[in-house]
Amino acid sequence: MKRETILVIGANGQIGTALLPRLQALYGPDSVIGADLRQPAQKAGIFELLDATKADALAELVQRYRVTQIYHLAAVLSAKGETDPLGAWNLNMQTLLNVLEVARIHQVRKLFVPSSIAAFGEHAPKFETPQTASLDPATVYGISKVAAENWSLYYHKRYGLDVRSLRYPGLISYQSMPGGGTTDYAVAIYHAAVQGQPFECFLADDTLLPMMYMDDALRATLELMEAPENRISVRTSYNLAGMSFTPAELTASIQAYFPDFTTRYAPDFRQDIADSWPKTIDDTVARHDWGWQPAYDLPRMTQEMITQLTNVYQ
Ligand code: NAD
Ligand code: AKB
Repeated sequence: MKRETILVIGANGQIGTALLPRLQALYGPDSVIGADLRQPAQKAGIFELLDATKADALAELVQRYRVTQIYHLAAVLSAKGETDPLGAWNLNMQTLLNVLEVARIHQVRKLFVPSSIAAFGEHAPKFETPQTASLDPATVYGISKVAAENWSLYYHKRYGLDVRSLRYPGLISYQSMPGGGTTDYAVAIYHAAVQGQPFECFLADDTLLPMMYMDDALRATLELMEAPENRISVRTSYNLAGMSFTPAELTASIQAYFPDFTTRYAPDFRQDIADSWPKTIDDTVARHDWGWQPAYDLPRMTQEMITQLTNVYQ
């Protein structure tokens, strides 16, 4: 068991809910502190209420537990961010700067600050988007991710902070519902299918987007965080790829289990966001630097999502 004390901020969200048990298994339940604005649905392990926009409250927690690593997962995601752009910017940037500062001042050894495919925009190639493609995002969420990538690089260069990051694609998991993103349809669709309901999709049937099963995302995160420092050549954020599919392809993969399942397409404002993002991602640098390899394709993910959610709903 490794001697670390890990603080997960935004622990009740889609990633935090799935990540906490993995960290607890790796480092021991007493070495992982979940923190969020609200109480978790099910408390497992140490939990603290925290508003990460409050620098003093964050610093008190870091000192009290002698935190050595922080996973900073609190954020407003792409679709929700467009309903209140300044609110999203303030939340995303204030929490980020508080985390970077508390880590600098209190000698936190390692930080994880996720980015997203939303960092890319109009001028990035849509297919096999390279690591160094231009970053001109169309959403306030994407702008905050590009800013966070650059702040992370700055703190690494100027203060030597060991900040690590992944540009996650849309993440699909059964453990909890996602929190206001453009890729959320790819989780909600499985819930509808397993409950025997038709699905209304807010993206058009042919909207190709990069996606990843949560298991792969967690493994990538932990592999990145465990990699020796000299293997980390990217201090903004690593491109990361799992699979890419359209809503029509996802529907077809579900129909292999539920032949009567149907999806109706009613694109809304999220279509423009999706159209501004890459369709497939080139993650050669992550593969080269720390050996990244995805394990899940669409059929394997669908099988696992349906199995897990069938247990939840029966
Ligand atoms: P989420 O919206 O599901 O969860 C965010 C959590 O942060 C929520 O539980 C919320 O209560 C908490 N939070 C919000 N404001 C807070 C504050 N001031 N103090 C403390 N907690 C606060 O998000 P997620 O999907 O788990 O994403 C986590 C991170 O990963 C985010 O930075 C997100 O941008 C990034 N990401 C996620 C995806 C995805 O598909 N889920 C894809 C790319 C990047
Ligand atoms: C969103 O849709 O906002 C997130 C993301 C890809 O960053 N899932």
